[in-house]
Order: sequence, then C-alpha cells, then structure tokens
Amino acid sequence: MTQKMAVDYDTMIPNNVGLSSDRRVLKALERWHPGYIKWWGNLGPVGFQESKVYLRTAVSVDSKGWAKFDYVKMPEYRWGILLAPQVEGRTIACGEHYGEPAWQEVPGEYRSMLRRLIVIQGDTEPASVEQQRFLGKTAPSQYDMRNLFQVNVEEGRHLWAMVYLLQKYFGSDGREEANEMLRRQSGSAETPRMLGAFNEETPDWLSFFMFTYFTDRDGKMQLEALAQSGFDPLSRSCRFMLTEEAHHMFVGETGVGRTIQRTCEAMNEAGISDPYDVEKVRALGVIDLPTIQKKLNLHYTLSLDLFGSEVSTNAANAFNAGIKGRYQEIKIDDDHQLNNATYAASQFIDGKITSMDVPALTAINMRLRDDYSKDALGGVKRWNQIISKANIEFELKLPHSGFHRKIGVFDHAPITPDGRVVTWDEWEKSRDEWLPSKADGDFIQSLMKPEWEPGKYANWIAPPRVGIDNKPGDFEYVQLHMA
Ligand code: BYC
Ligand code: FE
Ligand code: FE
Repeated sequence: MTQKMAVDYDTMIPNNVGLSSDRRVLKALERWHPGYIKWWGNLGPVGFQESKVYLRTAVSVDSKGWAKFDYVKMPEYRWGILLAPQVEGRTIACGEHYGEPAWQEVPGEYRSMLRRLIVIQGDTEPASVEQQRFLGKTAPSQYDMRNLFQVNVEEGRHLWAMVYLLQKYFGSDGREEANEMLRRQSGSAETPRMLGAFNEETPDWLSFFMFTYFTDRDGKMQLEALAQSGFDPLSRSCRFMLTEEAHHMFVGETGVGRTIQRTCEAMNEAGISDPYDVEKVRALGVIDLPTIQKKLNLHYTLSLDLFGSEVSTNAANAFNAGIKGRYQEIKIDDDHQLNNATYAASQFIDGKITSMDVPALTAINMRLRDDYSKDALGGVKRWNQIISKANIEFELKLPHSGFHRKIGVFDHAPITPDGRVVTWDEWEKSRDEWLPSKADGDFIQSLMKPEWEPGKYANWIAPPRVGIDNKPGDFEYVQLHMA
C-alpha cells in the first residue's frame, strides 16, 4: 500500500489526500469553508451549537479503529476529506471499458455525466441535515440526541467529500456547483433540493428513525453503486462514506425497534391485546403499531422514488460508461456489460400491474431498487420478532412498490399497499388508513417531549441495549449548554 492511511490534521481541513501539497485545492476548500460554517450555523441543528457532544471523529481510514470518541462542540467538528485506500491495479468494473485501468482523472467524454451524479449525491447530504434540524429540542434521551448529531455531522462530512471531488476535478464549474450546494435548501419553493424525498419534512423522531432506516439505505445503495465507479477518486470517497453510513442505518433500525418494543411492553402491562384498539394504546402514551406501519409506508415509498425510473437511459449510459455500477458489481458472475441480458421491469399498462423482460442495461435502476427492497426487509423481519416475542398479533410489511409513488411507471397510480389497483375515489377514501394523517402527526407530536436527563428515556421509547462506545446507561452524551 503506497498510500498513507492516517489522517493529516495539520491543515485546517483534516484529510488523507495530501492537501498540504495541493495548494490550489486547499485554497479552494479554504475559500468554501466559511460559507459551509455559515450554512451549518443557519440551517444545521437548532440550539446545542454550544453544547459539547460525545462524537466520533475519523482519525484513520483503516477498517479497524478509524474512529476516536470525544466531546466536541459541533461547529468545531473536524470535517475532513477522507478516501478509502487506493487499491493497486484496480480496473473498471463494468461497461464498455470493462477491465481497463480505473481512471485517476475525469475522462473528458463522461465529464458532465460524472459531475451530475456527484452533484446529486452531494445535494442530499446537507438536505438531510436541514430536514432534521429541529429534532434536538424534542430528543427522547441524551443517547438519541447524540446519535442525531452524529448523523448530522457525518452527513456534513459527506457534503465535504463530494465538494472535494468537484473542487479538485471539475475546475470553475465544479467550484460553482460547490457554492450551489449551500444555496439550495430543503423544502424551499424557489431553490429546493434536487430529489423529492429531501424536500419532505422530518417532523418527529419516528420520522427520523424511519428516514435513517429507509432513506439512508437508499444512500447506502447509491454509494455502493458509485463505489463501483471507474472514476477511482469517486469510488474511494464512497467506500469510506459507506463505513459511516452503517451507523446511520443502525440508528434507524434500533430507533424503530425500540419504539415498537416500548409500545408492546406498554400494551402488555395494560393488558391490551388488540393492536387496532388505537385509542386505548395511545392513551398509554406510546405509538400504536398501525401508525408505525403508516410511517413505514410513507418513508419506504418516498425512498423508492429515489431510484429514478425503472427503465432509464441515464442509468444505462452511466453503467455503460463505467461511471456507476450495480450493487456488488464485482461479485456478480456475468459479462459486466449486459450485452444480451434481460431483467424483469415493472409495468403499469391499461390499469394493470405487470412485468416485462427488458434489456438489463436499461433496467439498472430497477435492479438497484430490487436489491434495496431485499436489503430493507431484514430490519422489518427483526421488528416483527420484537412484536411476536411480546405475543402481539401484528405484522409490519413493506408495501407494494406501486403504492404511493411519484416517479417511474407507477407515478400517481391508484395502487393499494397490498398491490391492488383501485379507483382514485377508493384510494382517497382509504388514504388515512395507509399513510399518516394530520391527526396521527398531531398525536405523535404530542409525545415529543424532551427527556434530557442522562439515562432517562421518554415514555414512548425503550432504552437501547448497549451504550455508544460501550458507555454506561447514565452516561452524559451531551453536555448541555443552553444559552
Ligand atoms: N426526485 O432516468 P431517470 C443519500 C429525475 S441518498 C426528483 O428516471 P436516473 C442520503 C432525474 O434527475 C442517495 N427528480 O433517473 C440519504 C432526471 O432528471 P433530468 C443519493 C428525480 O437519472 C439520507 C429525470 O428525473 N445519491 O445519499 O437514472 C441522508 C429522469 O431520470 C427523481 C444518488 O441518488 C427524484 N426522486 O436516476 C443523506 C446518486 N428521480 O436529468 C444522504 C446519484 C429521478 O432529466 N444519482 N429524477 O432533469 C443518480 O444516480 C440518479 O440521478 C438517480 C436518478 C438515481 C437519482
Ligand atoms: Fe450521507
Ligand atoms: Fe447517512
């Protein structure tokens, strides 16, 4: 391994890309830095900027022991540029350049395609921070508050990762794109974030957990696909981002799991066996299981939209160019060019849901979405085990991929969560049984009372099994400093 794995903390921007000897890029990033800090101050976590948070910071990109935990004020977090180690002799994993050496510079013919993908990826990162900025104030525990802020600073770092690529490899238009990242804003009417789900609200902690389970998992899948890129600096950036991503999905899975567990415990203590007795369950101050299903339906389907159209020439071009691969491309046993392969893609024709074999090259998005759904099923099964262990008859399910969609073949099709095609009238009539209603939102909001005493948890959520960094139950994860 020729490359230094430790992170250089000598420059203002921690990095393992030799920034101190790359004056042009260092200067460009130093010029971008104040705008980023200003953005963090304006649109990052509201309150708590003066509090010391027990955060992990990457100190190496080694697979073992890359993180160090310590108290940091968030604005002083050392956001850095970290790439996974270069793999000697790495070759392009797919498409017409399959087997050729990976590119260390941007190939001219694919420049705009690459830039677009990096910009879209980068745009989602600050968007999620903006969406989650109000949640600190209603944190159900110090433990959860720390996890929120950990996710937030790491999404901030993911923005840095993409901005580095833009500044280093894309000249003046890269610089312009880097500035635009701080100008767009989640939910803005004039300058919204680029992808649908990143302009939605994250109004409460159950939404936050669903978001980190389902939407960060789209992040995982897209990063996996970009980690297969023939453009090596992008691949290496994404590979390191993936190591951080695992924690985000852990926060989501365990957050939803702990919510479910508390609901089941409260039901059992009160002798309520019918999960559909919503009023009685809610009177216990916990979130009823049908409402958890509705939140799941919402966040899963918003996340499915992030995969783009099932059949896409954009996706085919990116694959063919070797810019974006499939999930675990190098482990797939085929020609990696998809010369004669087909793939079953969803269709919605004359009001009927069907599927048709199409050239696999055009169905890259569909395939990644299918891989995503399989991946997302694991946690749902574990959530159901919590319910069945509590002897409650209820099963959470992923809804049909045609339900509540705004992108692709099912765009605005009246399909139910169990995959029946109905009339719009029927669909609208049942909407509130499938998706969170205003009343559901208000109820959840009423539970969002902060619990900031170390070791205590809001009534609607169970404590975690183990602390972060193996800390004891009453550990002070956030040294609150209220101005
Ligand atoms: N919303 O051929 P099509 C993460 C546009 S999450 C709005 O169907 P394509 C994270 C599309 O741009 C991961 N517009 O799709 C998670 C195109 O527009 P133009 C983010 C959409 O291009 C949590 C047109 O529709 N990373 O990291 O194959 C917290 C037709 O496009 C949407 C990436 O997404 C939408 N949902 O695929 C923090 C990776 N979908 O160009 C972070 C980079 C499609 O015709 N992005 N459109 O005006 C990509 O690979 C692809 O651009 C997409 C879309 C998968 C997003
Ligand atoms: Fe991210
Ligand atoms: Fe994430």
